Amino acid sequence: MNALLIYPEFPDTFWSFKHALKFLGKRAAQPPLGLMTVAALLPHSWKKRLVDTNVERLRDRDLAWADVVLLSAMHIQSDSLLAIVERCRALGLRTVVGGPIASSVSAAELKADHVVIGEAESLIAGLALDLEQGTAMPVYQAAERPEMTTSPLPDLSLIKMNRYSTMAVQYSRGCPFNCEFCDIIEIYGRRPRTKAVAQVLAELDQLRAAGWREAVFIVDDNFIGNKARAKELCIALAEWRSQFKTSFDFNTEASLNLADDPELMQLMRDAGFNSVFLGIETPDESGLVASNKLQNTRRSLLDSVATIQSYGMQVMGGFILGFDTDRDDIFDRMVEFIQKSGIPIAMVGLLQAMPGTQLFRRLRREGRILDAGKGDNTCDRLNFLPHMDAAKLVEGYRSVLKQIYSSSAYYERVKLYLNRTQPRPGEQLSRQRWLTRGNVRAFVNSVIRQGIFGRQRWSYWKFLASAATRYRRCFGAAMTLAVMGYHFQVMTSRMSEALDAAVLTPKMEAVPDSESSRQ
Ligand code: B12
Ligand code: SF4
Repeated sequence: MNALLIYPEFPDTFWSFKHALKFLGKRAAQPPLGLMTVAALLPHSWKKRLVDTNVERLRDRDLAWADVVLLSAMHIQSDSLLAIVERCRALGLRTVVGGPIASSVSAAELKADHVVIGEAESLIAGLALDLEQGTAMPVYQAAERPEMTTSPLPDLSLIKMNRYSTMAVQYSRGCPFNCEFCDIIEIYGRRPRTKAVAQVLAELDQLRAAGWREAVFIVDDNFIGNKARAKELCIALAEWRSQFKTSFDFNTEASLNLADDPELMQLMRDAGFNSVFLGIETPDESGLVASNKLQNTRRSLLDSVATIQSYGMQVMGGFILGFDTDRDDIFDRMVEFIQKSGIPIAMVGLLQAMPGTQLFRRLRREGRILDAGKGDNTCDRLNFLPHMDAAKLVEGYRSVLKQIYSSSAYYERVKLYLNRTQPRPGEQLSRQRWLTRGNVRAFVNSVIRQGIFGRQRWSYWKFLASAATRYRRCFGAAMTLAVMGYHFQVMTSRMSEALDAAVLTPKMEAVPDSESSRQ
């Protein structure tokens, strides 16, 4: 069989990082690890090709080559996914859709010949056999969540590695917490399942052997879901890295209770983690309690963030507006919190009720669901009726973004963060070389676009001057953040324009029947 694996295109959102990636000459942040894993699970006798439409075009001759097309997507990629499925159908080509979208959108809406819900490790052999024999069923759902030890070495040979800024390695799936809005725990469960340390090292060896020397994202739902296992991996990573003169830096996602474990933070630092994404959600404790994000309560969130930063890790924060508990002052409180946190990259989104979540079920019971949403929490489209007036919420959201991504506010946060993390004189600097060809190119592009043509060039030059003097010991990190800031400025002004044009009050619509049956 000739199997063509296709990854649909992402829309241009805050999360695409597209405008910053251009500076680096990269086309996307990460490769589609789900499809690379599926490829490795398919029979060895099959021929495989992978087209990630975020970094290359899907050509007619790719489709003409294929006997079967396997697609993976998140909910947010649905427009592109449906267009590709339609294109395949027109050619009479068999399609199989899997990935997180299959847990959010009904099989009927996906319009594929076959839909796979859940993780592929335990069912792919059966699916492949059925496809070969022409007896494949419309829907496959894994009976149980597989142990990660059964997950193969992802097929790296299928991707165009140099088109991505970061490579992805997964150690664990699942998270022990129980936040009401979260679909991770619905898709991947609450029992963290990890690979063996040796599996992760084999993936890293594979990346090194292929010439990769840049960042690696450990794409776990919550890296510290099982702290003992996380520590075990960090020790092994530190040892693995010590063999090489230069090696990758790591980043990951974790829960905020990381701040309670100095040993783990130190081990992460030793292992080369320089950035961690934390779901902070809101500075308003009543919102945290109501959404069952209890691990973020009864603590100073600002102190927890500062503690993690003091271990040399940049904190990226996820924030949500639109909780039932939000009052009119939430927007000012959010801006104030973000400014004090020293979190340069603050991903503020509007609450989305993702199908399949506890939140979706509650709002549905309360008659407040408008539709299944599009999986994008950074647009003006609410898929539920909020307590606060919807227009006020969207307008407040816009004002938060405008304030935190104004260049002065952004650079203030970057400086606060650099103050907290930059190595003191005498302390060892990162072993990562900053002066690479890619970074020099990004620097030159940044000077041209931000320093010469940018609307906010004066703040840029002021920042550059501090980066070259006060923060010269972490000049690389400072410049990377300057480039990232450009993406957020472009997105914020685009979004503002879109919101100006949008009708702000959502209309109550019937929830599609497929959604009713899913719940
Ligand atoms: C890394 C990551 C990213 C990266 C991009 C990665 C990439 N290139 O795809 C970044 C950081 C950019 C990102 C961004 C976003 N992400 Co994201 N991301 C992840 C994360 C943490 C890991 C993805 C991964 O590599 N997984 C490892 C692989 C092995 O797992 P997998 O894809 O599930 O694949 C398995 C199965 O699903 C199945 N499978 C997958 N595909 C297929 C295909 C076939 C044919 C078959 C048979 C089986 C199959 O088999 C695989 C092996 O078991 C996941 C969480 C997670 N646990 O996966 C969230 C996740 C995918 N992201 C999510 C979201 C919501 C987003 C954003 C929309 C953020 C937001 N809040 O708005 C943005 C969208 C990007 C944009 N441009 O706007 C959601 C998607 C939910 C959904 N139902 O669609 C997830 C699940 C997290 C969550 N909150 O629930 N993300
Ligand atoms: S901590 Fe994060 S991954 Fe875990 S349940 Fe809460 S939102 Fe989901």
